[in-house]
Amino acid sequence: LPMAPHNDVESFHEVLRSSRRVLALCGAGLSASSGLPTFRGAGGYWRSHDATKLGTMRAFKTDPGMVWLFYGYRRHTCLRARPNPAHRALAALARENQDFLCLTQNVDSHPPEQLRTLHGSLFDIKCSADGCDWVQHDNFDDPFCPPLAPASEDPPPGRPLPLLDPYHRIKHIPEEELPTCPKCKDGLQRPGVVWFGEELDEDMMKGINEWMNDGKVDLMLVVGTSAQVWPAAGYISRAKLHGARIATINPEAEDETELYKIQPGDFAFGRDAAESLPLLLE
Ligand code: BJW
Repeated sequence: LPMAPHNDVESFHEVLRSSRRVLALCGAGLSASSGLPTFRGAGGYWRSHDATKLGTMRAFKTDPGMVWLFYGYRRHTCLRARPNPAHRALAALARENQDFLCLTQNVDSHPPEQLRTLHGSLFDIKCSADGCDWVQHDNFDDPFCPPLAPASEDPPPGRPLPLLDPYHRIKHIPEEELPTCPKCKDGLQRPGVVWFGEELDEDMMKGINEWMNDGKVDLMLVVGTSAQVWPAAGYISRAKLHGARIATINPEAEDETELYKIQPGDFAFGRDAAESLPLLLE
């Protein structure tokens, strides 16, 4: 049987080969096969909490200890996770094509030259007080602070992630035990990630805008994201306005509800990114 045009790997390869400027937008699904949970759907819960509600200033103000348990767990897990074949395929594309730019919503990576981390990093720490600009980059301390010392041993090496919650015995961390800002001595330290209602880094946004305005985007890869969060999702429609062809790589991309949105010339590969990206980008 011939492949449907939207998932024909050979036509995708032709489009990729003839594309000069390529943009990617990545989300949690890119790291799913490294064992890092996604935000929405089946994986989107930590303890009994909705992950999209824990990563908010409202939750931090209500129970900063609980929010730090969530982020401490994610730092701990990320430090033990390994890049998967999809990460490697994107890195190889970056090496081959100077005109490739990768935007990621994930907070689990270290930004090399052609990567923009839209939602910050788990390994940046900043002050939570309004108006204080203290920030510390590349803090890989694990545990981040004494109350976040894992209460249980990690499983032996080689056991697949996700790890058991190493803090499952810790029910509550009082605010007084969390580190405060060394600069203003007032605000609690918080993860340097972007929560709902917070602005993305202005210089980074400017740089991305300049890149978008530098020339036509020929092809855009949309990898492992539900594309529900703005302004990240807006880059897809902007690339479309440029005349870019869109290629979605997501196990849900070929679901009936998604297929009807696919425009002629666009691609949808309904598979695990770690499995399909290496074949698509080879
Ligand atoms: C696989 C796979 C496999 C599984 N292979 N795929 C009303 C309308 C429009 C906008 C707004 C609105 N009200 C408010 C807003 C703005 C708001 C917003 O977008 N809200 C919408 C939800 C409605 N946005 C903001 O607030 C942003 N800031 C902003 O706009 O500033 C200006 C402003 C200021 C003040 C007021 C208003 C505007 C900031 C957004 C920050 C998002 N932060 C988070 C948490 C980051 C920290 C952390 O990591 O803890 O970012 S939320 C969470 O969602 C996280 C993610 O980066 C982001 C996107 O999620 P993602 O990556 O798409 O994950 P999932 O789980 O949703 O999807 C995973 C996908 O993978 C699924 O599709 C699976 O099928 C797939 N998958 N396995 C490939 N193996």
